[in-house]
Amino acid sequence: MMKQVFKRTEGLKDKEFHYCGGCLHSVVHRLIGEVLEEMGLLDCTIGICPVGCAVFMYDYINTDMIEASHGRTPAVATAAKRCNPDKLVFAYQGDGDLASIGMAEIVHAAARGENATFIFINNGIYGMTGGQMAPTTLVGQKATTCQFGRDPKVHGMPMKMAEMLSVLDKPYYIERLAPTSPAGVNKTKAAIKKAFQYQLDGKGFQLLEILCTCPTQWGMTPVQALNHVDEVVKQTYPLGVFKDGGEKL
Ligand SMILES: Cc1ncc(C[n+]2csc(CCOP(=O)(O)OP(=O)(O)O)c2C)c(N)n1
Ligand code: SF4
Repeated sequence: MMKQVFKRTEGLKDKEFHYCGGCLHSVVHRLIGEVLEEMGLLDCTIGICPVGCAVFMYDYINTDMIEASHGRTPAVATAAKRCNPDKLVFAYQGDGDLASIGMAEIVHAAARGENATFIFINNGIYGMTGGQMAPTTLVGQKATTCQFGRDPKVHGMPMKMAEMLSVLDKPYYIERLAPTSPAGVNKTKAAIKKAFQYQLDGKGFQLLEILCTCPTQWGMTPVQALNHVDEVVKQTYPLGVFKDGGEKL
């Protein structure tokens, strides 16, 4: 009999992802599922799904999930955690969801120091709706609503959410990561575990900004998209820990 070297985590349901090839939403889903399983949290977690390409996240993560309307994930996470302080609560949002329509929600959740884990997928574009410009779109990056590329004179500069939220007093832990390589995947997993542990310890607001690919709306192959994150996206969005233990770093 062949030795089994890899198996689907119990943290994911036995369902095929609907994501495009090379999209890192699926990798982050798997990491969340693995961490929930490894920490024994599958029976005591509430996840809050976004609107965006991850709208069907409740079909994949093997725990209780609530669907929030576009941008309102932090408000729903606040209610879920306050009403169920013994549960682990995580919210999951894209950049259109968190940094555009939901900007006020995340800023106020951070200012209140809500003790939940906020997972922010920054792929620099509105994936689901056809590649419109997001607040995070890079200078010069083309989108369907800025076909000649983002022009700072017209569209302003990209919003750096990890840096912006780090100046608030209440957030306990904020880090930016990129699961574009095996090392990056391992780091992202360790950060998810650390954030969940901080939440269990009652420390307060944790946000992980995770740089992800959208090969479809970027017009790239999966490999080109991974290289693009490493070579280009990270210049605007440097990786690192911005707050830990409540201290700004
Ligand atoms: C109230 C409301 N406004 C607009 C939309 C349309 N809409 C759906 S997803 C989306 C943006 C998704 O982009 P992002 O959050 O970056 O996630 P991605 O699809 O890239 O993962 C928008 C504008 C909506 N569903 N509801
Ligand atoms: S459109 Fe982009 S974000 Fe959406 S599933 Fe495809 S690659 Fe992922």
